[in-house]
Amino acid sequence: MKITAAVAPAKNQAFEMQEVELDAPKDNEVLIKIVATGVCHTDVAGQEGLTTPFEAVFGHEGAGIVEQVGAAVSSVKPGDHVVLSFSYCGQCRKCLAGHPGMCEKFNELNFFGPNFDGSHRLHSAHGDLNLYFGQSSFATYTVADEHNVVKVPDDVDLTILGPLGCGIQTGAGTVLNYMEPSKDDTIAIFGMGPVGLAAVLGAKVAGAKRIIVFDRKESKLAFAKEFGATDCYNSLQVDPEEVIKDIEPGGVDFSLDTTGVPAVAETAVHILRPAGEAVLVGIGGDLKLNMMTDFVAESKKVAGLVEGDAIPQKFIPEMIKYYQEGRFAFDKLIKVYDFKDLNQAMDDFKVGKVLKPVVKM
Ligand code: CXF
Ligand code: ZN
Repeated sequence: MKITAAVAPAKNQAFEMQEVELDAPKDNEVLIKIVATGVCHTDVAGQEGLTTPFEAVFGHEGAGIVEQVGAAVSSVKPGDHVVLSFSYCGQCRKCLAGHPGMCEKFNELNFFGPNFDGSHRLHSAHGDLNLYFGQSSFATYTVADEHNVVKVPDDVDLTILGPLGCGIQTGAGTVLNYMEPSKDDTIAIFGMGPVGLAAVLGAKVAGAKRIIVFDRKESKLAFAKEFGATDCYNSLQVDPEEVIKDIEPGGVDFSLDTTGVPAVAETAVHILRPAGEAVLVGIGGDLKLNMMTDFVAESKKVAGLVEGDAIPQKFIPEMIKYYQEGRFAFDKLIKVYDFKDLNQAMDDFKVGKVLKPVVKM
């Protein structure tokens, strides 16, 4: 069928709205009419040429309505409201153990470009278009493997739900699924973008004793405070290591770096108490850490993690339940743009004018 997609033609180029051809769903696939899609930093990385070959269609926080399902699909039916999340094989040891974010084929399925079976399902006048996260949801329709698709309640506006498929899941999931802080645990979170702020929401839901946050922008710190951060600091004005020495002299139980800035990630390790764990979810460069003082002598751990160690089909409905209970106000971060203004939304996002753009089809 003919659809409209925002085609990324080459590195650092604006997206072009084009009429392209979308193949019909195969047995394992679902055809979805996209209602709205969030913009995530990994879309920016894609546009910068860091993840996926061109030409491609980005977008990986889609939300929409099922139009058609393949013969083998059982979890959704036409008319269902769905959120699209990341792609996973569902068959490797990590997928089978309930950690699809650690899928052995994660990079292949989400970034390399072709479909599960090596084919392409999107075609322009120039040839095949590469997929993003198996969904390419900067488009009016998508076809996705059933593993990407999460049924959601139809009494919540689909306009806001797409970001649950990646950015919000990454932040909140890291805390709720991976760290699982107890009521006695302290956590420090660096970077109050959508991922860091979602981590604050998650830490609040978990009931962590102290949620200490750092960012350089007062407006973001204000959101963090509203979301339940107990201690908010502007890192332009203070040295986070000194702050932690002062307010938690033994160090924190958990820390999270969402900035991808190496020096910040190093700080996230330095401020841990013995046996504490730092989780890194930003994309950055080389770290300078000492094996003895930063790791071995104090039994500290550092983990990299994608997508909040979530099973999207389980965790996205859970986040929606918290939202409906009034304790997960992630929608406050969203600014809605018309799909035709996607390039403007990307530009506003890159300069920090908006925390979470969502484009509405
Ligand atoms: C990405 C972050 C970088 C590693 C792969 C997954 N998550 C979402 O945008
Ligand atoms: Zn993302």
